[in-house]
Amino acid sequence: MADAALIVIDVQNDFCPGGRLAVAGGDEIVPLVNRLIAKAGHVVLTQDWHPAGHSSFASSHPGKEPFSTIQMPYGPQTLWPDHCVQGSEGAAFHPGLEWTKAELVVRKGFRKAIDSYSAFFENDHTTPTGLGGYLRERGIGRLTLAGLATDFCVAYSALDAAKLGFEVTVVMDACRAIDLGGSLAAMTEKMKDAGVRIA
Ligand code: VGL
Ligand code: ZN
Repeated sequence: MADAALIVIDVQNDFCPGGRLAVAGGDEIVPLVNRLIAKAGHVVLTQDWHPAGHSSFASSHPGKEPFSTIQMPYGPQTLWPDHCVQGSEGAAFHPGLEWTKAELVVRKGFRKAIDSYSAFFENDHTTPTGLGGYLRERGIGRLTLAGLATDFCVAYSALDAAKLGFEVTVVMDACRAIDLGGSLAAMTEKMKDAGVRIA
């Protein structure tokens, strides 16, 4: 459909088995994502793209463990293993992802002092990536989301998209979750409350 786009979130090596922040079954979604890409009118990809020493890496905070939470100036931030370092093999798209049709690649998390889960806003929920304006300017109002991880980058993107007034569907079979402390159930509930269609 002319006014609809598929947003493929972070289908990158580091989020797949063998990667540095592997999501269980992350690679299993690739065939289904490829089918969604094949039938989509417009395709946008996101790519988690951190400089070395990024503030979301536990290794940047002496004494802190991955998956713990710290307070940042913009709010609480989960600390992660080093992942998706700019230009690394881990930051590359999964080799099976058929991405050639993509019209735009949105890179995010490239500022050292702030993380960005959402494809629309950084984790201060204020600094835009530009994607909202890009889609609006192109007359795209309906979005289908798939990718990694359901409860972080996919969910934050879906919530922001709904808040911006897009009609949003998340294809759950084409997503996999990190699920930290019940985050998958909590974020699924939040998405439903925000009017996101869970397919
Ligand atoms: C993601 C944690 C850190 C994601 C990115 O793509 O969901 N999660 N960076
Ligand atoms: Zn990241």
